[in-house]
Amino acid sequence: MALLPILQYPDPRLHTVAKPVTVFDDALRQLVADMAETMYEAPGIGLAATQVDQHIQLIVIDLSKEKNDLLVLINPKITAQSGEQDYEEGCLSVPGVYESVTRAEWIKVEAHDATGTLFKLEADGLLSVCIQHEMDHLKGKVFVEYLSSLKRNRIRSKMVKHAREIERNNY
Ligand code: QAP
Ligand code: CO
Repeated sequence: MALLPILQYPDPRLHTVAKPVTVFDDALRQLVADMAETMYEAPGIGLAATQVDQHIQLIVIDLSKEKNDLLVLINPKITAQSGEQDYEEGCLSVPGVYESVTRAEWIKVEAHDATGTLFKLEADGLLSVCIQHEMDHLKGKVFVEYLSSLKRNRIRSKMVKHAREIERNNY
């Protein structure tokens, strides 16, 4: 088990498009375990491989309080969706920033688990938002890209300034 560094916005690597997973081996399952540990430690409710600089279609999610209900989605596809909902989202790659985003209310998803087995899932509410947010990461999209350019530029400046302060303190 290992904690992985999480890329921080506006790192350009967050805009990399992830490739499908083709081999379901022990190295993949090790990455799943490390991503889960990294998400739980943060703590967060969702993490995409893109955020730990691994550009494959892999997402981990756990909405449970007890952190004992890990959902692993590999090569996920939304096969149906309906409705709209607004949710105040955050992101481990944009800490301290919470903004409302409009997404589908209900989604139907097809994905593989860590052993390669295909499964189907229907989600609404927070789980639906979280899956859509994490699937955006796999396409190279961060939630702040749904905001106005004014808001996004303010967030970008704040993040760059914060990163410089951390750099200075480490010197
Ligand atoms: C994505 O986000 C998400 O700003 C997962 O300081 C968020 O786990 C989907 C976090 C909301 C749906 C709704 C954010 C932790 C965690 C922060 C997260 C922070 C510390 C975010
Ligand atoms: Co995120």
